[in-house]
Amino acid sequence: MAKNLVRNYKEIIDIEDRFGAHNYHPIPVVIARGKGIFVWDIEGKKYYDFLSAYSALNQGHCHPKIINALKKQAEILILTSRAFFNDKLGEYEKFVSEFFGYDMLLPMNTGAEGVETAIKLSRKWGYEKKGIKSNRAKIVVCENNFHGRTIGVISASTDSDCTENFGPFLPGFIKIPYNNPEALEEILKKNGDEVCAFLVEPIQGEAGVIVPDEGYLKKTFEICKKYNALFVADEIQTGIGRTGRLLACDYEKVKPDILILGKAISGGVLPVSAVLANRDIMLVIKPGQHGSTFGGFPLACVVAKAALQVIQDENLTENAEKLGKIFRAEMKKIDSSLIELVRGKGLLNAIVISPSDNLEAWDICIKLAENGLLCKPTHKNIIRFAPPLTITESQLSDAIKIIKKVFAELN
Ligand code: IF1
Repeated sequence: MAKNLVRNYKEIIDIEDRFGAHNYHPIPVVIARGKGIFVWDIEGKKYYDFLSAYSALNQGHCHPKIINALKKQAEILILTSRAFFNDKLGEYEKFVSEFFGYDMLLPMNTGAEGVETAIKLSRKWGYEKKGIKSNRAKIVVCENNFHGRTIGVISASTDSDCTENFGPFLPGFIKIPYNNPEALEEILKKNGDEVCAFLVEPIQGEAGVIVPDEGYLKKTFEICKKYNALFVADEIQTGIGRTGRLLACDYEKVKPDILILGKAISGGVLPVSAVLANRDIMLVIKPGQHGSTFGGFPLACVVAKAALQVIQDENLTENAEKLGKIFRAEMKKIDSSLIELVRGKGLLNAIVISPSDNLEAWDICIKLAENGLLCKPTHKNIIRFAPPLTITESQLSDAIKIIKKVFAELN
């Protein structure tokens, strides 16, 4: 009986609609299984996953090496809290710190918590190292950013969907246009002695895969150095090989003072985020001043270590760079009045759809789903394409055929 309780699409969608909060509007596909770059719906229809849970599944669904690590550790020790030491955390912190070239790591769970941690760390550094007057610290952020959903983080948002009727908000954010180093310099010139940090996505994801001009990260990093402000990179979506470098900041040889990672650090297997920094910054937080019940739990440590190992062992970063170039080149070849622009880096790409009265990105995503490829619009006119980095060249060309077919039919 229980097995038959929720059987078909309509029942499943209805039960969510009835008992679940209405904070999402999903593409009407009910996924029941995933393996590698594919998912299957409850009727067994197979789809290319070109969202990868918003770049959390860079290593693909149910990667055997990550799942084995999960299973093995799940039978030994899962959670201790940080009231005690556990035998996995230190080893994990060393591994990740060395992997990304930092002295230290602070473990958290979700991306938004990672960003909150970076905000707290930046402010504390501002007061205790830079000498900002009490309660005056400011963080510069960019318009159209997406850093998560907590009150602290949405206080930095300029998107009314994220903020409307959720106030009052946290003070202390200064919002400037993205991809505009002069705007940062102007603020720091005026307000520099109160600014502790500049928080930025190396590519803006939710905004529509906005790739800044070459040199933007380098220039803003140097401006931060000039005015003694921390350069804080949110690489939650762009990190871990996604853009064709281990970090998107690597393209400009910029090493953020504070690096925030999430999503694919665990291969999407558990909510794991991490804040990395060197000792002079990280050690301003003392025992009792920040933490989380789950942050750094042994199961997460083992899983995330395995997930990063997979990125390295399977050369997924290199694959993302190579296949990303092919993907964009093929998308640019599509002769369709619907396509205004193709942009992206590595396997984080987007097609901008021309404005039209009768067709939105959503409708195209529905057609793609019908043809066996899942992706999600961002805004009304942008489709994001981000398959797992484990995708092969022949699988990619197969997926490209689906996309071409859909655009040909819509023309
Ligand atoms: C949702 C977008 C992606 C992020 C960056 C922090 C976070 C995210 C750069 C917070 C999260 C997710 C959250 C998800 C939608 C999604 C998203 F469309 F909203 F922008 F990926 F593109 N920094 N992004 O992209 O991480 O707390 O969620 O672990 O449904 O809100 P989180």
